[in-house]
Amino acid sequence: MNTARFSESVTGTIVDGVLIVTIENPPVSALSFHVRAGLMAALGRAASDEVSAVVLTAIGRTFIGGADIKEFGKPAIEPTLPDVIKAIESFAKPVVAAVGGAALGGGCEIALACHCRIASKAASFGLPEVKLGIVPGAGGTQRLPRLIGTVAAIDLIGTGRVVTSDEALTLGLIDAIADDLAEGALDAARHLVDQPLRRTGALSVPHSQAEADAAAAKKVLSRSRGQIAPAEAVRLVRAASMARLEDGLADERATFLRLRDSHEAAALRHVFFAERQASKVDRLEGVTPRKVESVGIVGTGLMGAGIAVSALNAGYRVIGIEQTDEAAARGHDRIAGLLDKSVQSGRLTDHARSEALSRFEAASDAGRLAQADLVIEAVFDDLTVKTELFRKLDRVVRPDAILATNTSYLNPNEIASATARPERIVGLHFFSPANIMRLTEVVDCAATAPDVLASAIAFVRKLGKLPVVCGVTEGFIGNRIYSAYRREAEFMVEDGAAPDEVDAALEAWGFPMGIFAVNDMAGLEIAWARRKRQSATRDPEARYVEIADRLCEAGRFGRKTGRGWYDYSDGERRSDPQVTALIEAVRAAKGIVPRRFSADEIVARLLAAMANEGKALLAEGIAARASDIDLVMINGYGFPAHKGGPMFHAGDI
Ligand code: 3H9
Repeated sequence: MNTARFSESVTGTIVDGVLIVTIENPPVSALSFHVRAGLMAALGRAASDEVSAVVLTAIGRTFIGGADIKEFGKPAIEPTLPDVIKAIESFAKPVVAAVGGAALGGGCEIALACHCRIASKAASFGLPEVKLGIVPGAGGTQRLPRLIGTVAAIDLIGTGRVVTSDEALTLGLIDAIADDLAEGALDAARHLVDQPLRRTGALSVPHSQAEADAAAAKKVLSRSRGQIAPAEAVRLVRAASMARLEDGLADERATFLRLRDSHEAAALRHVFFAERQASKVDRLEGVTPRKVESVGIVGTGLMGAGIAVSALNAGYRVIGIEQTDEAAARGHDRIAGLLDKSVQSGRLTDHARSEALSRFEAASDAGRLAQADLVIEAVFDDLTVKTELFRKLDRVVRPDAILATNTSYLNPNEIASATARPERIVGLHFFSPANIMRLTEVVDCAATAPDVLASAIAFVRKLGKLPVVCGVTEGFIGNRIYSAYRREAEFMVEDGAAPDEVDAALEAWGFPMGIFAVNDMAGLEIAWARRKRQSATRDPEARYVEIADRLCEAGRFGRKTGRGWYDYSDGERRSDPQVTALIEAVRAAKGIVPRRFSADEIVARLLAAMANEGKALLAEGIAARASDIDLVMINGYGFPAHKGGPMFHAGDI
C-alpha cells in the first residue's frame, strides 16, 4: 500500500482499487491553495484504470473548516474552489465524502458535490458564511436546496446554523452515519462502482409551498438587522429552484466576490480573528492552567444562579452557598427553574437537566467550600460586604484554590488585599443573564498569579463563553466605555436632542436598542446610587447632566416601574411629555438654548466617545488590544458585530 503525495497537504493511498484521498492542513484543514491543487492532482491520479472510486477524507478534528479566510483579500490563485468542486461533481467515477468532523463553508460545499456523503456521529455540517458577511461562493446556495429543499436551506444558509450528523441525516444532507467511518466510506465507494451516480447539481429542487419559503425567509431577515449577507443568501437559495444550475452558480459567485470585499465582511472577519486572539496573553506563554472540577458559588441570586447553570451545563460540580438554609433552598429552586427553561426552549433534554442538577448542592455552611477548586463570589456589589466575605473565604478554602470576584465596579485589588493570598484572586465579571451572555471580563489583578489567570481563562472557555482579559479600572473595559457613551448621549440630550431621537439613530445604525431604552430596561436606580456615592469626589469643573437624577427622584426607575426615560404604561415604549418638560427645565436652568442634531451627528459622536475611551484604556494598559475592546462592546453591549466594534470602526474612518 503506497502513499502518493499530491501536494504538501494532500496524500492518497489505493485500497482495493479505491483511492483514499486525505487532506492534512492543520489546524482546520482549510482549503488553502495547496489543498485545492492537491485535490485536482488526486483526481488526475484517480482517472487511471487502477482506480475505480475515490474516498475523500481529512485528518484532524475537522473535516474541512472552509475556505482559507486568511487568503481573502489576496489575488485568487487557480485552481479556485469552484473549479475543484466542478471537477469532483462531474468526475466519471464515484467520489465519496468521509466526514469525521466539522464540514463547514467550502468544506460542506465539497461534501455536497461528492456523489455520496458518509459521516461519523461526531461530524457536523454548516454553511456559516453569513457570519463572515459573505454568502457561500462554491455552490452551497445552489446544491444544498437541491438536497434538502428550499425551506431548510434558507434556514441553514441564512442563519449559518451548524447541524449535527443526526440532523444532517434527517434533512437528507448526508446518506449515512457510520460507526466505522473509514470502513463505511470504503463500502459505499465499492458499492457505487458501475452504478449511475447521483450528482447533486443535476437534481431538481424539491417542490415547496411558496408560503413556507416566504416564512423561512422572513424569519432569517427579521434577525439580520441590516446585514446584507443573509438577505443575499436567501435570495440565492430561492432562485435555485427557478434558474439553471450554471446561472445560479454564476450569480452566487458574483455575489460572493462582491460581498467578500465589502465593509461588512471585513468587519466580521476582524471579529472572527479577534475572538481567537482574545484568550492569548503574552505573560501566560507556557503556563498550564490548573485543573478545575468543582466550583463554589457564593450568592445564588440572579447572577450567581446564572453562573451556576453555566458551570453545570459545562459539566462541573457546583456548590451554591447562601447565608441561611432557606436562602440556599431558594437558590436551588432558582437554578432548577433556569434549567427547566432550557428544557422548555429545547436547549436541554430532560435527561441532561436531571444529570446537571444532580451535580448541584446548595448549602448554608461556607465550610463546604473546602473541596472547591474555584470559588466565585456573586454577592451584593458593596466593598464592605465583599471584603468581609473574602476574609471568611480565606479561612475556609484550600490554600491552592482560586478565588474570583464578580464585582462590576469595585476595585478587586482592595478585595484581594483582604486575604492572605492576593495572588490567588482574579476577577470574573459575568454579564447578566450569566447563563445566556457570552462575554466574561477576566480581571488580571495587581497580584494575580499566572496559573490563576490561565485557569480563569480556561474555565470561561469551558463554559462556552468568550473571555476577554483586562486590568483593574473602574468598570473594567465594558462599563468604562459604556459610561463614556452614556455621558455623551446625555450631553446631546441636554444640548437639544430628544432621547428617542438618540435611540432611533442608534437603532437605525444597527444597535438592537438605543442607549436610553437599554438604561430603562436595566433600571436606573443602581447607577443613581453610584452617582450619589461618587458625588463627594466628583470634579466640580466637569460637566454633569442631572436629567437621570431628576428621573429617579420622580420615581422613574425604568421599565420595571412603568416609567423611565420613556413611558411604558400601555406596554409599549413611548416618549413622555413629562420627560420632555423635565429635560427642558434642566436646559433652562443651565441657560442652554437647544439645537437640532442629525442622526449622523448623534451616531458619530457616540462612536467617537466609545473609541476615545477605548484609546485611553489601551494607553493605560487596561486592555491589551483594540480588538479585545471591540469584542467586549459587541458581546456585552449590543454593538453590531457587522460594524466590527468601536475601535475597528474608528480605525476605518
Ligand atoms: C468559505 O468557506 C467560503 C466558501 O463558501 C467559498 C470560497 C470560494 N481559514 O476556531 P479555532 C484558524 S468561508 C483560516 O480556535 P476550533 C483560526 O484562526 C469559511 N483559518 O478552532 C485559529 O488560528 P490560530 C467558512 C482558520 O477547533 C485556528 O484555525 N468556514 C479557519 O475551536 C483554530 O481555530 C467558517 O466560517 C479558516 N476557515 O474550531 C468556519 N478556520 O490558532 C470558521 C479556523 O492561529 N472556523 N481557522 O488562532 C470555525 O468555525 C472554527 O475554527 C472551527 C474549529 C469550528 C472550524
